[in-house]
Amino acid sequence: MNREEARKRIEELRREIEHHDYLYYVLDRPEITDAQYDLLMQELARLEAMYPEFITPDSPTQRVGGKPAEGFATVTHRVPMLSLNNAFNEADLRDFDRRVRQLAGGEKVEYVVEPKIDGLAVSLIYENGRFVRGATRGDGEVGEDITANLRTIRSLPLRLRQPVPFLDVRGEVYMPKKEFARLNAEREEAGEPPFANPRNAAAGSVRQLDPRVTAKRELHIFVYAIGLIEGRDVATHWEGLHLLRELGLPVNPHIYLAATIDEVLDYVNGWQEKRHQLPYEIDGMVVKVNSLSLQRAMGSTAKSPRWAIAYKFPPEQALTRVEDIVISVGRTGVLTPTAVLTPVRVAGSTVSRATLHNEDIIRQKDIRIGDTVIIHKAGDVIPEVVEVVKEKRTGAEKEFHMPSRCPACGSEVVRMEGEVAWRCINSSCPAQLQEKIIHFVSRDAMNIEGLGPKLVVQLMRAGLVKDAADLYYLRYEDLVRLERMGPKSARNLLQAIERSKNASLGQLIFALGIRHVGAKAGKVLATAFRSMDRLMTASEEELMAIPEVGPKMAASIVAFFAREENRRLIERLRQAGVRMTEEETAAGDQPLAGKTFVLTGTLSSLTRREAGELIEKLGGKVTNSVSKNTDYVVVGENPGSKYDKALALGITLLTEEEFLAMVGYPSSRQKEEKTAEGEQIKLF
Ligand code: 0OW
Repeated sequence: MNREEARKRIEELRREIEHHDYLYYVLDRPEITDAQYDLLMQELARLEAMYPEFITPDSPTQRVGGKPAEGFATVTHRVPMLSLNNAFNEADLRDFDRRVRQLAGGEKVEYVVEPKIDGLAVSLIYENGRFVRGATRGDGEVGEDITANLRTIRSLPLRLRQPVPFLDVRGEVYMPKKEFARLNAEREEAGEPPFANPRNAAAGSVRQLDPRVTAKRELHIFVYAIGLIEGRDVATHWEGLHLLRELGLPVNPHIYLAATIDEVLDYVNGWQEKRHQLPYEIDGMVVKVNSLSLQRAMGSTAKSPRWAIAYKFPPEQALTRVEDIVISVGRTGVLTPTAVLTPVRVAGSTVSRATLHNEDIIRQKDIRIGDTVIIHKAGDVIPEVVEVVKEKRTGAEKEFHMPSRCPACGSEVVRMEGEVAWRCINSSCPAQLQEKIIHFVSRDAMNIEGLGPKLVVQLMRAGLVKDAADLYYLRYEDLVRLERMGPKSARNLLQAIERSKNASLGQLIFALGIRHVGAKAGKVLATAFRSMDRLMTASEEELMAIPEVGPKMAASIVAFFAREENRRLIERLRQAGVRMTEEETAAGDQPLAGKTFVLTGTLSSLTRREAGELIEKLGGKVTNSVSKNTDYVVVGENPGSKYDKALALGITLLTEEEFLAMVGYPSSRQKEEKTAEGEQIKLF
């Protein structure tokens, strides 16, 4: 592919990727799989790496910015960002309707009803269809410039589908419930305090100084108002929302056009319960006058428009009793206190346990065993104790203290500097091993069907398994002796374990439970290092060379493989036949798959870039520095220091001829002979 073809292909890929983003995030109607989407992104990233001159800021590959910001610049909104007055019941809504109709002077009034997303309000500026700046609402007049962080949000288009001279659009950045729960679990395991709700989690994530941290959090946005638009005209808010959707901006799918306040009430009441099924949290519904001329006529107070109101759902809480407080020990040894509750229905489900997070929170809320408590679901997902009903105390309640010894193995527990959590530091603590194995077999890890937590505990109690590798040495006759394990389920289990040997390298890396290494990081490490051996010997600086790998993760990986018991575990997994390499793509046309090359000196028959293209085309990787992970150093005329380093490290050296022979490229001499015979040499 020559330069011009590459430029055309790059532009084509961008359009295709943006089109699939629109289908996925705006229409919720994807047409390709995530894997196919990733291939498009990888091809674009590869071409841009070869032709960096074609990289533009609005390329889909340019979402995660570089260096962390020192602080946030402030931004003055050209049009103030207003907040909303609240309505808490039907009467409030009818009062609002009366006020509107008075100001409308008999004109017919329609309303637009929208779910009230519980996130962080932002303003996005697009110039000639390109996203140029994003800011928080701040005090409505002045906000913070968080453009770099907003660019990491995949549902936020960097380019509109149609060029509009100028657009200032407002929306709510939010964190889905599932991501909120995942993030809090990760923080709990890392001994960090949890976020109270998705709104705080979204605000905390989008106001990170380092965009790479923001990029690790799954955030989304729904736009809900045009602050200012040039080059387009709309007469109603409803038209405005549909224009925003046409431009490629995500608008909430549950917007509703109501002809009367009665219709508004019916619609709003319907969502009081249904909202628990939504993947994101809403704390009410926003009701807006549809006509823009009537909006302008009604105007705003200093803080909020007269033509809109937020109908808030009552917070879902329930009263129940703390029957006990128990401790669970996670796979990183963190001791998490959990309240055992008298079962009670709240926010759409029955709750019998609530995490108490850590000792500080128990102290803060003074929660005692026997207390009557008010509970709710943080982020609509995590049952939590809101407060103790002290008036109901009888004096029989018992204070709770974190144990000084691990309840599972009796080792001492310690509280790390700057952490809120208490940890059992015995790395062979059965509770930790149990959690590690439960993690190892879980869906995103080795995905061993039929091997749930209960069976893991049973295998450990029977002394059949003490670490993950033991799973691969289980014998049929051992299994059939277990309770509730018949011949068929024993066979199924052994087959499932056998199948898991073929899990991807990324799954295996994630399954090891290395701190700060999640499922996504596992895949990234597998693609970069291609084998467990390379990963095990990678240095911190090699790990940090990967964009997604930060200093904490790099240190944690090196520390993990420095431990003898972890290396031994991997050896036993390898002996059992568990795959330790990244599955090769069609090996045929990827003869250099998994090979890393460094070029030094000047080549006579092709440029460094052509050589690089050749290597990549054949599945190899080109890096700029020589390390023990380098497979070949190609030595041209006047080689540099890389040549000396390669000698020092005993890396295989290739002359240009040897390199060309390896890649099946006609050498300059052959080329002369061939062209002498008149045959055209097809350049790559
Ligand atoms: N959170 C929301 C939402 C919405 C704005 C436009 C004029 C006044 C408020 O889903 N759907 N629509 C609006 O309309 N505001 C919303 O959220 C507000 C923004 C600032 C405080 C609330 O979060």
